[in-house]
Amino acid sequence: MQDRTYTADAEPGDAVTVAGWAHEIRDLGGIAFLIVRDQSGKIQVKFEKDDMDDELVETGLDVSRESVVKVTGDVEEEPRAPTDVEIVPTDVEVVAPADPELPLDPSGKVDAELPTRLDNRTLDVRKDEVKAIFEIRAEVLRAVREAFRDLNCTEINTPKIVATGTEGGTELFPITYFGQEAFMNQSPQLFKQLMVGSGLERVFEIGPIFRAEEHNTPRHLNEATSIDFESAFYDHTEAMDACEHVVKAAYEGVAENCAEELEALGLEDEFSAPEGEFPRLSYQEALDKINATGELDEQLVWGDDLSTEAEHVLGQEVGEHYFITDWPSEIKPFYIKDHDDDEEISTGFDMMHPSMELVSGGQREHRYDQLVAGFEQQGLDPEAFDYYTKMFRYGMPPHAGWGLGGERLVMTMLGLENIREAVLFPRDRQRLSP
Ligand code: AMO
Repeated sequence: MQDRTYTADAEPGDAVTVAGWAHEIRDLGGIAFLIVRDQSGKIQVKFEKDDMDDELVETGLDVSRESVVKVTGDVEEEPRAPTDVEIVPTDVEVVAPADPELPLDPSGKVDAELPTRLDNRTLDVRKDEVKAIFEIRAEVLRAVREAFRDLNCTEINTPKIVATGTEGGTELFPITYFGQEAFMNQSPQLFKQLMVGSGLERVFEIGPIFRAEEHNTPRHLNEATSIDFESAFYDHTEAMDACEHVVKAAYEGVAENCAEELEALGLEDEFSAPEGEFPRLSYQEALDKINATGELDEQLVWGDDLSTEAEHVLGQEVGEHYFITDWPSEIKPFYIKDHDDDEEISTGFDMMHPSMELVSGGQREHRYDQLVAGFEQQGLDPEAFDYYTKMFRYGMPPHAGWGLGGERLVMTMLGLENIREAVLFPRDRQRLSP
């Protein structure tokens, strides 16, 4: 729309046309106000009924809430107005009327349950505190991309329709691909590894991953956004350094560029970027710490995975972002390399927020024979992965990398209770549309 002024840019003395939504109508008798909201903020439009054209007053004040309106008029200073300015209108046009019955109240005065909000996401994101989450999510992705550039990475895009799974057979979504069995990809794992052996060497991808998680939980999605990194000639410790750099950059970007959004979420005082190095605990140290609290019903032993409860106990003990390193080889995937001096212990690591896991990664097995043997040990058919393993015969450098859950990063950063709050249109057991 030509000649449109954002409400935040309207200055006293300007003649403007603003366009947005009818946020609220306040009728005080002789004088009434229409509050117009747009992406930049809100502005008050003043109607002095006795001094103005009846039709103009009627159009401006009879409009239903959340209708799209266009208001032309003069901007005046008004210290009593919420933004210190108001528009005295010469023309009001209802561009797209809204039904008077709204499925949810974007002014937030009436609370709505999460399912109602997700069913009506367009209206839900009209709320400042919801819009703020998605502005912050966009800033996180921007800052992360920039951090990857600092690390000299190349952004790649890999297929989401694939012939094999990588992260365990139970969580696959099968589809038919011209009569052939195919799956939605669980992770760009194998493709990003194939690229470290190409001329690109250090790569990242931000894209969807698909997991057929059986259960609805506040921290699992069936379609999530994975932030993946992989580098040739890196070991697991260098991969952890890169992970820390990227996560800190995301926080710093939000701290620097999202003051208004943090305020809308009431986080302006408590939000801060993590400082100092993230502690690195070995898996054994993690077990010892958890066991020492005595908070779990049973003591954990070598080989146990960490339950949600165990992660929680440990997170409380550590109280900041941290890594768990040196996991037992038996509970890490086939592509993770074992330590050279002890094949019971892997180079796999997780990066944790005190409340949950954010990242998995490790150094990868780049030696062809060991890689193929690893498939067999995990009961996988190496033939099915020939497209992947064969490239390990043509000069595959040592390499390492990780995958970071984008929604979990935003969720933990903002203290959201449910991961669905960080996705516009979440996919879970019950939800396939919108
Ligand atoms: P993993 O399966 O641990 O590792 O996934 C990496 C990170 O992705 C996020 N994540 C999820 N978030 C929401 N809902 C889900 N269902 C979900 N599944 C995973 C988590 C998790 O820590 N290929 C390896 C990574 C690597 O080694 O590079 C992988 O996918 O934050």
